[in-house]
Amino acid sequence: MRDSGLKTICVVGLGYIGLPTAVVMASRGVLVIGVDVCREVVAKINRGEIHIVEPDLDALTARAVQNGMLRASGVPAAADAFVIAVPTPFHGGKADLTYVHSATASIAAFLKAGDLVVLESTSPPGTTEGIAVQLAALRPDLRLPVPGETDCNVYVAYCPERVLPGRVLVELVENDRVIGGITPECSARAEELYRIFCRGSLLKTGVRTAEMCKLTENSFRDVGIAFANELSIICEKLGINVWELIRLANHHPRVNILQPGPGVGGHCIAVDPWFIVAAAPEESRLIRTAREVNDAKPTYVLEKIKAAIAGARAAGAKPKVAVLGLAFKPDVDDFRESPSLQIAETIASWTCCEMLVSEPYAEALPCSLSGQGGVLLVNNAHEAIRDAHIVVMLVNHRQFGEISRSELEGKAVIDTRGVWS
Ligand code: SAJ
Repeated sequence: MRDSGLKTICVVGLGYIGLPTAVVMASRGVLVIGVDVCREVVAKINRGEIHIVEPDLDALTARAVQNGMLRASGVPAAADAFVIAVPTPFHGGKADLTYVHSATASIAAFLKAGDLVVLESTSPPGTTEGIAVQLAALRPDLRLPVPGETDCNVYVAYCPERVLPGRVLVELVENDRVIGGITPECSARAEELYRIFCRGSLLKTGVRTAEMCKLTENSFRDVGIAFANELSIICEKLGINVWELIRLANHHPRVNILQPGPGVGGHCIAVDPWFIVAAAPEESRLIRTAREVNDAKPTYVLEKIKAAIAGARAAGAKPKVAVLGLAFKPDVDDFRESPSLQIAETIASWTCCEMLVSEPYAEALPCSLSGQGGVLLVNNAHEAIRDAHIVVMLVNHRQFGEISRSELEGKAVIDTRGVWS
């Protein structure tokens, strides 16, 4: 890779995106200071350990720390480039930019002429320009970029992350990236940063287009999943196997239908479309409806579970429900905005049944389930199924692939992922 001239990079926010990004840059011979407000996270990383589950990230982090190329800290330090990768939650109908603003404020004192600041957090259009305005107010001695003007000595750009949890280290390097500078010079500086570790194309554009691009990608996927979820409900009504239907339809060269599930989770696809709806409420009819369709899917699944429980109770038993998976999607340890967890929480509130939860990525029950009577974490999915009257497949983790159909005989099965269909 070409020498970027960027010797030290400060990454603010060491979560699911910031940490892998910091580690990958450190593995390319750049000195990286990783910053996080959580002291345990900082201590853990400095011991060469990680606080998230992501294939191969543990070994790469340990190596980067051992080599002295990655150091975690509670506060930023002087660097040639600053990458901000902090959460942007969506509260009360709008994006909460508190973390972006505090991260921006935290780097202001360390900026010098020639530095680059890149925002990676998912953000509504206009956020990156807001960062430049905030920094200009905090550092009147520096010249921050202004759209349409060329005179600046600190460069600010937006470059959304687009990696898929579970494949982060591969996608960080291989994916194309969209880079939107406040000015073309800002884009060019940011391109040098990403050239350090990206093999994909670096696509330069305006800052607001780059911000909107991230929201568009996730909304596109949300709309696609809503289509699949709606089809699954239609097919159930019409007595058609939706999984077979989609498989067949996808043989058409221009059709690629996604998979139905228990709902859409994670803190990206279930959230980002709302940023667009908030920015243009009247115009975002399809995007809003897709959100509503996906948000309604857990209730639909719960109705089916309720009916199965009623059936088992009619047969005289106090039903035991085996719930397979709580994570927001297969093969990750992330339970944020998980429709499966939401479904399990509702079942736990019912006194008419017991629940056996099997989740390979949970060492203990999540807090929202642990205090509930009649809820048990059963590590071995086969045991949970053996003891249950009703089996609910919520997350098709790789480990559940070993479950054979014969284990399900005589049980009511609600398979939201089409594993056994
Ligand atoms: N899901 C379905 N059916 C499908 C695909 C997904 O029900 O056919 C569900 C999953 O079970 C999960 C949710 O959708 O609950 C989201 O999962 P995902 O794998 O589609 O996406 P994320 O949230 O893990 O990652 C997305 C990715 N965006 C796109 O694919 C457009 C990723 O590239 C982004 O970087 C990430 O959001 C992000 O950080 O924004």
